Amino acid sequence: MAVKIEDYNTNIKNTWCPGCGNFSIHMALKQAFVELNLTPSEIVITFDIGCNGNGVDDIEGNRFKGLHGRSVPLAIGAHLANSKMKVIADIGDGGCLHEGVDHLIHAIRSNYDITILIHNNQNFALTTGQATSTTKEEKPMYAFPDGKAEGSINIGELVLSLNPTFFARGYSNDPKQLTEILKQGMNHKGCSVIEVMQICPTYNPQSNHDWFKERIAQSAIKSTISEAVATVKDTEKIYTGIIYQNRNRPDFLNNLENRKSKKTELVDEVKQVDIKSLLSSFK
Ligand SMILES: Cc1ncc(C[n+]2csc(CCOP(=O)(O)OP(=O)(O)O)c2C)c(N)n1
Ligand SMILES: [Mg+2]
Repeated sequence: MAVKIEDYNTNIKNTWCPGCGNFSIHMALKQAFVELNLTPSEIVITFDIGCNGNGVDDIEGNRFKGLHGRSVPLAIGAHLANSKMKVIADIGDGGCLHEGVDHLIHAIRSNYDITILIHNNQNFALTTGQATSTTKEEKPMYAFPDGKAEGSINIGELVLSLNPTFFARGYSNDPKQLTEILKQGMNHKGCSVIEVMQICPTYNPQSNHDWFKERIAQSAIKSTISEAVATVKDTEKIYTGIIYQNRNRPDFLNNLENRKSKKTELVDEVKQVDIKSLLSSFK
């Protein structure tokens, strides 16, 4: 039977602000699952702490909400246990670039076959709008009324510096394009990183739809990392679309010699082992 959007809807009312970009990001995610004909039992989404993480209640499927900054290692664990599952790590710009930035770096370097979906609303929203490394430098924020004292990180530039196999950028007010990006990201065999420029009407009202409309532009896919870097660093335009993809580098499990001939998943191989004789050998 064909999968329907209703299969992914829940009856729990979440607490996102009216106009929050998370609504359309989730709509696009559900739509992508439907168009890929994936049932809720075939997917795993690991959630972070933050407004993005409160989406755990808004969608059906295998879900796990962990500590702040840790949705990526949870996703890696789920993928390694059962690589037949479609695994998505859902995370905010704060969790991904601050508390959990090490995990982002190693997931890309290892090329695990997971999708990392970064909700970039340019602030720590759940804790009432502190500056993150994607907040514009001159922007007044809670605790930094004169603008932040630190420098910034461009997510695309960081990802592209790590020889990734997939980087795309979407915009929360364009769920149709985001659905397409998510489908391609989930079908990519390797670590797909998707940054979503997310509207945050409460703590980032200056970057509203009118502000984005003047800047958002569609990028064609780039064939080299250096062209892709120039695209994500553009200071006038915010380019969206699949910006870089390399299909030639094998993903982690297909590059791991001792798993190549296995027909089973690690989760099938877990069993109870009697360690009494092993322990007695230490006496
Ligand atoms: C280790 C740790 N550090 C800090 C916090 C406090 N905290 C909870 S939510 C949050 C903000 C999350 O920001 P982001 O990841 O960008 O998600 P958003 O709320 O913007 O969607 C912070 C700092 C925490 N729960 N755990
Ligand atoms: Mg955020």
